[in-house]
Formats: sequence, structure tokens, C-alpha cells
Amino acid sequence: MPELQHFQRSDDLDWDRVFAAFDRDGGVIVEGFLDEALLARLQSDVAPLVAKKTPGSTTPGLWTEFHGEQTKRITGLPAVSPAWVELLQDEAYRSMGDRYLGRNEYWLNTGQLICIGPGETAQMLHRDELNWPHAMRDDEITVTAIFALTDFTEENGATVIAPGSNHWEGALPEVPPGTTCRATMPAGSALLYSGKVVHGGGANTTEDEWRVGLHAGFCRGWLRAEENHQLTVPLDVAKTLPADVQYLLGFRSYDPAFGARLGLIDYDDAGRLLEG
Ligand SMILES: O=C(O)CCC(=O)C(=O)O
Repeated sequence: MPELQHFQRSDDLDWDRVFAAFDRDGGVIVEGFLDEALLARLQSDVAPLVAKKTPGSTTPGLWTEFHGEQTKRITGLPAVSPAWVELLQDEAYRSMGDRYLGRNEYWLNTGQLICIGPGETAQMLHRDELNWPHAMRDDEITVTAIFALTDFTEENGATVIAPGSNHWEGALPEVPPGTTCRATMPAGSALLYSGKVVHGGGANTTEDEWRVGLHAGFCRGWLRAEENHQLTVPLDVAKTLPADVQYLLGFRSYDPAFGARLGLIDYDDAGRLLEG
């Protein structure tokens, strides 16, 4: 039975070993990624949003199924969760982006809560990089963390993942029986995974348990992000955020070392709009 390697976050965790497992399997679990205080603040920041939201997608067709009829998805979190803004600056989380996408060469793709409710069926298996089929190439264009804000169990919808499928040929390969496992992990853990690994949300077979995950991916700065942060985060709020978070949300222009500049205003850094 395939499985993902688990690590425990600590000051002396060897992150090269973590990323070696990431490279081999396409995903890895780091338990204790969020310390207890940050986990508690995240849970309390999002609780009112989760309570207010009704499950299901407003987009018809395939998306209704993909988003999940018994799943609540909530975006725009930097505007309402100081704990999420803090996590966006976490050194270990950012080291995943720096390593695979290049320092300052990526922005936030998604920062969405995915709350899988009782009765939800398994999501279609997919690769995140299929958001940008024309940009797919050998190296990563997107990498993601799913932070567990509740325990993730086989019963409540822990992510289904095919370890090693990051190396499989083809855009969306067949998933042979027996090649997937579940990313079960205690609350506070993070599943870090490749844009190339085949995965999907799991079925929730419980009567009354919600699986709450924070799906937080990075993509290359020259790609259009899945979430439109500049409309979900009001400008007044954006002005109060740390500069590197403003950059991650696209309120500052993409300006990698080699000189390209994207997302400009009056041919200058969009960040000037945040000043004064
Ligand atoms: O919530 C999960 O476990 C995975 C969800 C996912 O992959 C997606 O919605 O793109």
C-alpha cells in the first residue's frame, strides 16, 4: 500500500529530507507545522465564515461536481484573518515556494478554505498544474500546502493522493487501483505537494464531522492565479499588510531578478498605489 512520509516540525528538522520525500512521492506530511497558538487563532478567525457559508458551488456543470455539493469553499482570507497573514510569512512554508518556483518569482495561487461536509463524495482526481495546460513543463509551475485545521481522517475526507504520480507520463494519467493513499494527519499538520501529483478531496462518510483544510498554493508570477486576490482583499486592507504579503497577493508587481516586470501601473510598481 503506498503511503506518504510523515515528518514532525521542529527547530532541527532537516528540510532537505522533507523535500527529498516531496521530490520522490510528490507530497509529504509535516505534522505540527502550525504551533498550537497559531492553529487556535486560525480556527477562531475562520469559524464565523464557515458557520455563515452554505455548501455547494455556484458554477454549473463540471465545476459543481469538482467543487463539491457538500463542500464549503471560502476565499478572501487575508482580509479577515490576521493568523493567515502571519502564516503567509512563515519561513518553512515560503521555503517550499522559494525552492520550487524561485525566490520572489511566485505569488499566491489559492488561499481557500475547503470544508468537506458529511455526505460529500470523492472529488475527481487531478493535477493542479492542469490549471495552465499550455504552461506545463518539466519543472514545477505550482506547489501547494493544505493546512489541516481539523484532523484529516479516512472517514472525514482526508485528501486522496497517488504517491509518485508526479513522475507519471501524460497530462492526466490513469490511476491504477491500489496506487492511492489518504493524507491522514492531525490538526496543525501540512500536506505539501507538487503541482504534478494526482490527488483530490476525499469522500466524507461521517454523519456530522466537517474536514476543514486551508488550501494554500503558490504559482509562478507570470501565471494568472486561481483566486482573484485583488478583488477579494479590499485596497484599504491591502495597504495595512506587510510588503511581502502584498507582493504574494499581487498588489505589488512581479519583478524577478532577471528584469521582466508584470502587473504594472503607469509602468511602475503597482505597490505605489498602496503608498499615501
Ligand atoms: O481538499 C482537498 O483535500 C483537495 C482539494 C483539491 O485538490 C482541489 O479542490 O483542487
